[in-house]
Amino acid sequence: MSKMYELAKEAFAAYGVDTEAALAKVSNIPVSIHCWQGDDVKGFLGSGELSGGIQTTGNYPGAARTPAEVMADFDQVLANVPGKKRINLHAIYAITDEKVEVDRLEFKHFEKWVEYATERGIGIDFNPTLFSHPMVKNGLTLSSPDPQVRAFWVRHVMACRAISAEIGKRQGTPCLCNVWIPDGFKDTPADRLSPRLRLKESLDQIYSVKYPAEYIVDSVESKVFGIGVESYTVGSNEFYQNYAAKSGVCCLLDNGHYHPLEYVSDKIPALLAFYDKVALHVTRGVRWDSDHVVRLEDEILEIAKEIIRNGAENKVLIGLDYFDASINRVAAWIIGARNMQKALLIACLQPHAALKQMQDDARFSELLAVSEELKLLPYGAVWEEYLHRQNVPGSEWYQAIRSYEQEVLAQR
Ligand code: RNT
Ligand code: ZN
Repeated sequence: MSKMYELAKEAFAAYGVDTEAALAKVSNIPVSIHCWQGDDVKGFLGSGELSGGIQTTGNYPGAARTPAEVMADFDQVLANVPGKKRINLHAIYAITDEKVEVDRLEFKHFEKWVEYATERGIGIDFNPTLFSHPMVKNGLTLSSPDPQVRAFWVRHVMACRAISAEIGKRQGTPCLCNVWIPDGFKDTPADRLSPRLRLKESLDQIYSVKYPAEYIVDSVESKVFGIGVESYTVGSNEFYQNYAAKSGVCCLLDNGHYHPLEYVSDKIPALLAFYDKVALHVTRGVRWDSDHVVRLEDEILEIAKEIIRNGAENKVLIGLDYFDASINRVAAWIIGARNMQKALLIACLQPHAALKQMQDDARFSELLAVSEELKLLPYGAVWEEYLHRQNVPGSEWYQAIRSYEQEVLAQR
């Protein structure tokens, strides 16, 4: 144990915080790391162009092009991020030699991923891919007025749920199957209700098949707008929250998907009052849903605190969702994932019970004073200890990734 950690332990103990308990807790909270940071959300099914209101910008060299490359890069992430990790897949990351349409995907197309994850002791989460595909007609999928388009995407999501359930069954840990669709309009719609009614009908079909809760958790992800669909999003927050409440699926909150003055940290406890599970996409919006790499900023800390102080580590399913193609993609991956871990660790190091008591006693000046003092406690020393115990490098991780860039990424 380092001297710094010994001193930090005492500093936290002065506030009644047990750093050992914090370290034990943080190392057990699963964080699902998105596979799509490695290749700019391209996947392996060959559609090429990213569409549907999301975009990666930049052309930094070294993007992964094959399953083997994504896996090798992801191994770098696993080695440089502490804590309990999962991998979040998208349907377009199917690994197969045959040409298979996305409404025909099967578990076997993901068997290699299950092997990969199981060998590394990590769980898998899943997302149907309803974008970057010619069957997205006029920007619409599950809400399209064309019954063939809707049926195609219903089949796709149903196939993905079957795959997710099988993954969860094989792995012995439920697989989160999250549905996000790009559907919306660039300009003021003439009809806002009909697309939502069609989406509702599609979802009813999709969720009419039931799977055991030990295999799959279903979620729906809302959004306020996207690039090219600025005026209206079919799957809005109100739409999905009400759908989830009535149908038993859960909500996924992406913190880039709200007005910048709305906070996901505040939405988490609102949903915890009603739902057993709340799923998250942690990202960083800069002015809008720009999917920047997660930095250690106030809102991420606040999100982490809402999870920890409510004892919701098993209820809030934390996932990352950002894609930056302008910098080393592996570094981007690691930076964001380490920052999520830092936020969780800091949240585990707060004297939550004492702070809650101050609120209940209306000792608000004390609450403000203590909260501000807490900000400068020696979190860094506990973080170093966490990394050390997890066998993960400290700030020197970047040197290893720089060599990886020279030796591996630059050769691509
Ligand atoms: C898009 C949503 C969605 C995607 C991923 C790739 O705005 O956030 O979660 O980012 O499915
Ligand atoms: Zn998202």
